[in-house]
Amino acid sequence: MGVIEDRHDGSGRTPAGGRASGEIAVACAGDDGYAMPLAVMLRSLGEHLGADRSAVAHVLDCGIGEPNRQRLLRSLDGLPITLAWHRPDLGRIRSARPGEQFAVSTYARLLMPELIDEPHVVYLDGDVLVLDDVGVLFDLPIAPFAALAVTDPTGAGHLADAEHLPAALREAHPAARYANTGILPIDLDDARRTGFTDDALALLTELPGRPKWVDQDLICVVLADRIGPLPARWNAYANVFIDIHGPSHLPADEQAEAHDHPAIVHYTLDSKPWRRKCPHPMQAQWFEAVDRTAWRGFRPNYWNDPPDWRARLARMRRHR
Ligand SMILES: [Mn+2]
Repeated sequence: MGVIEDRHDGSGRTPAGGRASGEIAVACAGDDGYAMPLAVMLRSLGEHLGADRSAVAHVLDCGIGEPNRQRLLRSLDGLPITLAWHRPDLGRIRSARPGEQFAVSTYARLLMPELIDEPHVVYLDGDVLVLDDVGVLFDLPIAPFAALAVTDPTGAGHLADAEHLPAALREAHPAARYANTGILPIDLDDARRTGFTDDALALLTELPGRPKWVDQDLICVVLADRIGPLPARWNAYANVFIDIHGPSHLPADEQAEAHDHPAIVHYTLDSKPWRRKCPHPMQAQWFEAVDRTAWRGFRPNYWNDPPDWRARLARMRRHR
């Protein structure tokens, strides 16, 4: 334990010979703007792995420069985590919806089945803090489903009630849940077999307007009826703790369990802990974790989290 191998093999393939016993596979995505949250997520994941566990973390690199790559590696010093870097073909996502300006990196995980040579992975958003052994999550059987996820707090918890989606899509799946895909154990063998990536990109092309919840909309529709349940403590999103995006639609006991014993805290929507106006009661725990990474000492302030008018001005200058 303790030695970090940084697999810069570029092939997107894990070495032949199968995985070491006790090794789990996780996946995440981001660019330079998300390097620090990714470091906190991976650091907290590594610190909470069970005994005899290790992890290979597949990073979908959507533009992480060498300085942040090194900083990310230093942040995992002493932890049994190996990073495997992948370069998703973001042009493929852009060409699914030409002319639209969106953060292509948010769609990158749609390409996971083609990039990551694993039977299954636990995908994790970067805006999370891990407080329990993700090995337990990795070991959960996904079959007979294609993926597992906690029901999303938006809408009434069902795809049919997600009014931001076209009626035809909703009516096609009256019983499907509308899931929060920020924490997503997903069967990649199944995804490859069923053409998940092609279906999701085709849907991105066909959907009128920008998907409101971007990649999550696409995953919920493409995998409709095939997303199995996950206890809410594995994706304790913000409105388990605060009233930020309406009621959670969780059963009261599950909500209480997620609140009292969160395994993964998900700083959803406007509760990002690296923002000055973070309303989340667990911002302090994220600061403690960031202080164990190569970003130690980071706190949001006027300069690293400027007011919106300053960010807008900077954008205008860039486009002049
Ligand atoms: Mn998230």
